[in-house]
Amino acid sequence: MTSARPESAPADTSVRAFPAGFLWGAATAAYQIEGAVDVDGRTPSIWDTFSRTPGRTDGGDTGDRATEHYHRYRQDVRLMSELGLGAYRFSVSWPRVQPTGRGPAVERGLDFYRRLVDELLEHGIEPAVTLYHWDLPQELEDAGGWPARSTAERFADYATLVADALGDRVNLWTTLNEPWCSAFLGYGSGVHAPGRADWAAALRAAHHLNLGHGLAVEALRTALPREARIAVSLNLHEVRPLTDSATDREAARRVDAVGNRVFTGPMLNGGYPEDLLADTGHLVDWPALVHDGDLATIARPIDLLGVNYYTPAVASALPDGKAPDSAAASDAGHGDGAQSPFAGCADVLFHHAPGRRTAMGWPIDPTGLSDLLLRLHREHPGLPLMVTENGAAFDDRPTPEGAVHDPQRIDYLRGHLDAVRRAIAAGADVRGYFLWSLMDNFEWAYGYGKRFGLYYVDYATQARTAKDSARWYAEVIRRGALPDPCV
Ligand code: IFM
Repeated sequence: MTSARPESAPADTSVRAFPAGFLWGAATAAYQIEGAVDVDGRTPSIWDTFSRTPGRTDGGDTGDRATEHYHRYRQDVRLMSELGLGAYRFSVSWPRVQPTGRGPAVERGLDFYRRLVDELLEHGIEPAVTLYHWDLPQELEDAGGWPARSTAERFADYATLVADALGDRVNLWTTLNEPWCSAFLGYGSGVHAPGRADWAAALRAAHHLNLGHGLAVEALRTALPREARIAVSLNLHEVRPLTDSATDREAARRVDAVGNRVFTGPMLNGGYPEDLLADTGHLVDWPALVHDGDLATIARPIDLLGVNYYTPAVASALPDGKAPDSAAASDAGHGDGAQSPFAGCADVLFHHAPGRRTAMGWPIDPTGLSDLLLRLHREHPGLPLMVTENGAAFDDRPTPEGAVHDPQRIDYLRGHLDAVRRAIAAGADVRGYFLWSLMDNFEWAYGYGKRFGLYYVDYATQARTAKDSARWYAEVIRRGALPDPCV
């Protein structure tokens, strides 16, 4: 691919154009791409431990090598530059910076991020730092993990260390990525690290992730210049009832409570929703869990809400007389036979809408994204939004000539970008879009079998090849608008 910088493009004033200044990005996460898990003082995270445990990931895949981004970051920044990215969203590996999760920073670990940020800035790409994308230092898990309150306090200390190191060069910060996954897949269904299946632990983790977020916002406000923008990225579930029956609507309400409002309630509205407390009060002692002052800390104002969206969720009530079992979890695509991650919803069934799906088995429905953005706009007026993840896995394969044709991904992206554009036209204040993902990478429990990248990675040689979607996205960025459907 040849370089296509956005500033050289004439402004596109068509109805398919995005607002001036819209931020075009791509996203990754440390454990999914860096490799180099035992260099420069890094110690194991919960994902190193989990992926090395037999049976936890497909094919026993681990992030040991991943895409070797730790050593190949210069080449990867060149790829970003070829795309014309305005911003790159990456996460910092906590065990690289603070191997025990406590105490002073390891400068060699921070130096990697200093080099990466400098390289990005030299290429005119804005760095967007996520502090936590699931790689808790194993020592902190051994001390109780997110179900323990002290982990939230440790997270704020770590936030200060990273802000002190990068705050002079990074303006866009995200505290947590998808805390729902950390709490409910990590401690509820156990299909993610650390692999515990205990709904009480998941709810405790959710509160301490909320608290960690609030404490980190305070720490970042203290350490960063005033113009820094602070966000959190939530994978909000666009929940729809299967039918309009009262029981299905009630099932959807409960999923919305434990899938969404468990985070948006305290972060954006100052408290946990009453219905969530009632639904889950038999699982956890909320009054003992939430200390005086916690809610004020969690509700510290943020500048942007990051929205990660892939597919909607369709929920129904279990038919009368049918016993609750693990069907809910497997139907939700969160691990065959695992306990449902949705604490207090064991008797809710999840359904896949008919129609096209990605290689993850996730139905493709861009209306879920526009509906979600418009709901957030209605419920939290004045809070700018940013799509911090959206994308799709497909079974990409290079042709004998070495090309990677991925028309399904282009179709997915076109539909979802158009959904963003429509939400903006209807009034939502959406400031940018980060495509997941820059390149194929370690897809957690699915290992390397699922490919989300704009760049195809040959894991044997580590060669990166631009898929057709990379060229398509570069053209969208260059024009600041969606091309005609035939492009
Ligand atoms: O790969 C993940 C990412 O780490 C978090 N959000 C969803 C992506 C696709 O499953």
